[in-house]
Amino acid sequence: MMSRWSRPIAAFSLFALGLLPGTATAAPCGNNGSGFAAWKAAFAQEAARAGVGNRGLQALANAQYASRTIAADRNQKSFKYSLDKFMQVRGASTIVAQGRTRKARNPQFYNALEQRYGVPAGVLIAIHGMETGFGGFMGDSRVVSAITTLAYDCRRSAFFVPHAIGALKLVDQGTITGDTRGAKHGELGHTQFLPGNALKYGVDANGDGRVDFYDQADALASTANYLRQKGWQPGQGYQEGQPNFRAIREWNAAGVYQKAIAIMAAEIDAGG
Ligand SMILES: [Ca+2]
Repeated sequence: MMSRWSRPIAAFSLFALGLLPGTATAAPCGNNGSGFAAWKAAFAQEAARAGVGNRGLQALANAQYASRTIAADRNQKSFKYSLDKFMQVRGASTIVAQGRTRKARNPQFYNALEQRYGVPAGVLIAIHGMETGFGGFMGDSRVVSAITTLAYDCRRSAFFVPHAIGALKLVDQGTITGDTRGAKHGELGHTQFLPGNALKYGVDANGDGRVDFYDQADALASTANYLRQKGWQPGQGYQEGQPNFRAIREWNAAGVYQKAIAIMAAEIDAGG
């Protein structure tokens, strides 16, 4: 899932400022790579206190400052488009056409997800198509390096720190390794979960005993689970102004993205 324009999270507390006895000062953010090594050393202590184990801490130690991630973060354009332009640029008509084919080819799979989580096929398929072209391109940035770089970077450190902790815990669990690739903001797999959300909402749907965001069944079930946990009401509408649009808003904070998903989903669910 993408993370653009997410609401800022207030991180002001005596604990964070290191003003309470016995607490360490938070690792200092930076605006270029020069302070990353020092930040990693300080952040390792925060991570350990948050419950990250040896494998996660080793992945943190090996993380590299992700210049491409920062370049991408400083240059986000597409959400400034109008809805029509956004849908055109993102290939909405192609996603709808391919999405209808995917739904028709595998109805039992999507029916099972709707029965379990209440989220209709069109919504999951629209998200899948929008995020990665149905798994066609899931990114080539190292997830741990990308997400720790964003946690270090001053611009949105408070937002990304929990996701960095989440990524390190995913390493501990064996869900990812320090070498796992994702999108430039550390998003994972078919539907681009940020690591903290992956940790919290991940589901093993194919029954192999592990959550794998690079497996379509696991990724789409996790996406449905996320929407359900964010208040999706089975059988209710999901267009703007209807009850389930709120859950789509939780998935991505950009208004044009939310509207595009709702429109494409309805077209997919209406069939061809
Ligand atoms: Ca699995």
